Amino acid sequence: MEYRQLAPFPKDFLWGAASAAYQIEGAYQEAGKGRSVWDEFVRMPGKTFKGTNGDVAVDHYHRFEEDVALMAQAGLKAYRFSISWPRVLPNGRGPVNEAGLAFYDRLINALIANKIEPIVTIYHWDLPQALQAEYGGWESRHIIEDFTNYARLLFERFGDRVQHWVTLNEQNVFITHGYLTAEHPPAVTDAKRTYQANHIANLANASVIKLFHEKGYQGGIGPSFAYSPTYALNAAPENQLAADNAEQINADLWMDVYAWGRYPKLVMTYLEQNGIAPEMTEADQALLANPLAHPDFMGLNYYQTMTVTTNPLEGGVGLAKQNTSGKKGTSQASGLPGVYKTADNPYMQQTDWDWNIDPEGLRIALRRIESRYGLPVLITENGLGAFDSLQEGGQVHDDYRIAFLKAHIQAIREAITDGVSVIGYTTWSFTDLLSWTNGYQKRYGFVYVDRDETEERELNRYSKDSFYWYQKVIKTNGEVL
Ligand code: BGP
Repeated sequence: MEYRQLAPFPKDFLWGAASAAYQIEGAYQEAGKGRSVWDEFVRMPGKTFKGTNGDVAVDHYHRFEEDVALMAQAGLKAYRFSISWPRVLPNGRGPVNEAGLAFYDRLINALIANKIEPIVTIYHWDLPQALQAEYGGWESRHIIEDFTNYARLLFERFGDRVQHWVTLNEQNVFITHGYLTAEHPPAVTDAKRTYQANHIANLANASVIKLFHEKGYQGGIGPSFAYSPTYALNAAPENQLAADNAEQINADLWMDVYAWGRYPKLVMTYLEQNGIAPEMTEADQALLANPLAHPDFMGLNYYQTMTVTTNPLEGGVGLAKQNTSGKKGTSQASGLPGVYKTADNPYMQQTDWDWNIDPEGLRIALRRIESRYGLPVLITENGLGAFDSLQEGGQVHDDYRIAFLKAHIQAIREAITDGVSVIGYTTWSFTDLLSWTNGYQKRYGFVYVDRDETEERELNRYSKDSFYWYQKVIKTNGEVL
């Protein structure tokens, strides 16, 4: 639809930025913190770009006051960050590390003092290593109780000051990368185990949301889903079918379960046919279907769309590794034989890491979520990973990032005009940070942090051009882009 006039952004729209504990905090063994699966995984040869890790990251643990002051200067209304489970529960359960909780207490208070709403992600991938060692982490049903107890602890300690909670960050990514492609911990490649771990993660997610609603904590709760809407390469019916396959297996398989508590039939049939369907009890189904276990909003992490075509069952393309070097054009087609395979979209430009740049796709994502689930959407991530260069005098001219964000904000406004309820927009990311497997050179922030793969340097902060641009966007509530 085209409109003569666009609706304004809601008055209380949450303009913000986001991060995750492992990617910024550092202090990986300080003040009683336990180890996480990422602390182990990054030490496996060849797993991350140039062997980078988050031992120090961008040292946010020691510099959070400086970072919050910068957020206040930018005028952020909200800041999404994650709590490191092993920092507050070193063994994943049992004894609480009060020093860890105190860190987040200080951070939350500093945000509130600056009128920045804390949006807390309960789980952004740094599972306590102790639980991985003890029972295999997400592969064991024990984690449902442990994750629920961990979440309860956070609700009790911080629930008086937090209005928006994100349960699991990108379950679709940490499960498929962790158990299908081995690009994340625990570095397994086993489809059966993938869908079983995924089912257990669904139960853990539902259990936490149910607890939140039963106890009547203030505010809202929901998962963050990495949604890449699918397009068919062209109007050939078989390609349309491939796109439908991909949409159901890559998106409905998660969001249907979150919103409705049921698995899409087509995908279940496919998983059963291949002997990789999760084992499910009646009690599982009852938990997932319980309305109290359903989210108040859908968290959306949007980076790109995916274009697909057919992929033969015999000799078809399988899952491919991602471009983690930033050498443009080095990624390969990826797919599931007999289901779909990715194709280059001739209408799109790509980043140096071969991610499609598609602002319209964000509008499409928002509209699809609204029409399928009728839930409000909190855009919990969106941003451009790029090479930035620090100029003399501490400037960073990231006009490409401004152009990217501008086009995406415009698309959000169009979606709002379409009738989608969008609560807020926390871009990825506020400061530069560790990109899990792509090192420090893939930068996303409004604030440049002076470090790279080989040298930590002073870790000084420098506001990029996009920082001042976003400041104006927020000040005008999105009227001036
Ligand atoms: C999402 C994660 C973030 C962040 C972002 C950018 O999948 O939730 O933690 O890393 O993607 O991805 P990358 O760092 O791989 O470029």
